[in-house]
Amino acid sequence: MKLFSFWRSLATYRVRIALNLKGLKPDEVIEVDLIKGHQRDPKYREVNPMMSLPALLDGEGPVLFESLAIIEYLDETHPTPPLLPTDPKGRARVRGLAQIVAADSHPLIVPRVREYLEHELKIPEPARNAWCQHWHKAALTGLEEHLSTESATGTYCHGDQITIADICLASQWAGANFYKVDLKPYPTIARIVAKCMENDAFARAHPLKQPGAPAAA
Ligand SMILES: N[C@@H](CCC(=O)N[C@@H](CS)C(=O)NCC(=O)O)C(=O)O
Repeated sequence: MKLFSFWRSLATYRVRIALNLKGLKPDEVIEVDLIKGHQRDPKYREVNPMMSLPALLDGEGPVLFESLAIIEYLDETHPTPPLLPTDPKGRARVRGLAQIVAADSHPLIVPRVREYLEHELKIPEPARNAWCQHWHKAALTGLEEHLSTESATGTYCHGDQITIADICLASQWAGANFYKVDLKPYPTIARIVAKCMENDAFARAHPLKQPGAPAAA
């Protein structure tokens, strides 16, 4: 198994948590430096035409891409511990919470978007940071509302078992910290993320624990 990864990649953080929860260790972790733009190298473009991380090669391939698709693949091929509830409504809720992060919020703050704002639209750094903070807050506000008001919330996002929603929540939280978002308005998320981080599978997958990461970001 080969994982294409970079310390700062929040989508790869999600996959690293899932691999750890399943007790899986890639045989090789291949760094693609997003700060240096190596995701656009022709060699990596052959791996993932979207030129983004993560990508996972399991055995003969084909290469798997998109963090949620990879995590569901890992869940299907290694069902213990399960990362989705068994009931259809529970599964829909968990996937919905996960997609607030992975589909609605995260795509707005990735390097290709930030670089477009900078180089094509010539938007100065303070405004670009405000953009990133805004979309983080939008997701955190929606997630806090769901998690603080819905009876399905438990120790974790959905009951007392870790699901894909918790994996995504942890990545949103790490990203919000990178952008110095004020996290006080999100006490339910703070509680759940703190619980997740007690689990070594989350803690050692954290971006700042990866090779090449700075002591703080
Ligand atoms: N929706 C994708 C997001 C993939 C993505 O945009 N990854 C970022 C890093 S977290 C990336 O590699 N971006 C490269 C770029 O924007 O140029 C997923 O969840 O896997």
